[in-house]
Amino acid sequence: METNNIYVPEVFFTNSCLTGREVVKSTRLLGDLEDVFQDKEAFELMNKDRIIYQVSSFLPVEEDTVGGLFMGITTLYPGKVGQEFFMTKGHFHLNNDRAEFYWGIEGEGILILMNEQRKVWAERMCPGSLHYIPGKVAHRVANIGYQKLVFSACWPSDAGHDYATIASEGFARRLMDVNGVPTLL
Ligand code: S6P
Ligand code: ZN
Repeated sequence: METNNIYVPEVFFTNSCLTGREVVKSTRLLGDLEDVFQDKEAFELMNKDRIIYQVSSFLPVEEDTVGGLFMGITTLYPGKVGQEFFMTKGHFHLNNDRAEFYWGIEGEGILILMNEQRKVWAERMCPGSLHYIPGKVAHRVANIGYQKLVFSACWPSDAGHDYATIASEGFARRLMDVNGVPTLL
């Protein structure tokens, strides 16, 4: 809507979520994460319709546009499969030198990173924490708290997502609860 060339915003960043006409929402259920968690027995006993995370994204340009930006907010619910914390699938970027920012909004998490040599490291996420993810680095987030973890991301519109590499090879280390302590094993 316009009045004298002053436009009313169409997307809002409120209550830890993106809302507005152009916001795209997606949901990942436990059943969508079949090959993600190590403990297959624990996985089989759980409700596959349980929501693990939801993403709302604002994609103001077409996918693959060079020079554009996308933004998203992910809400990752608390829980574990066996001793492994609920986490996102994780991905490299298809256009693999594209970088990304993540920042924490609510809750406690750990950003797990892995380079192409399969070296893994991690960063604590908390409200206000800012994380620069360089190109050629796979990224996934685990919720290590008792409440939902909300974080936001901003990435280039020509980054794309390579889920296949992680689906077939995984990350070289897993974030497990070892006697109450989140530990990379
Ligand atoms: C997109 C950005 C995030 C993730 C979201 C879910 O580049 O990294 O919006 O898509 O956190 O994670 P994943 O690994 O399932 O895409
Ligand atoms: Zn990404």
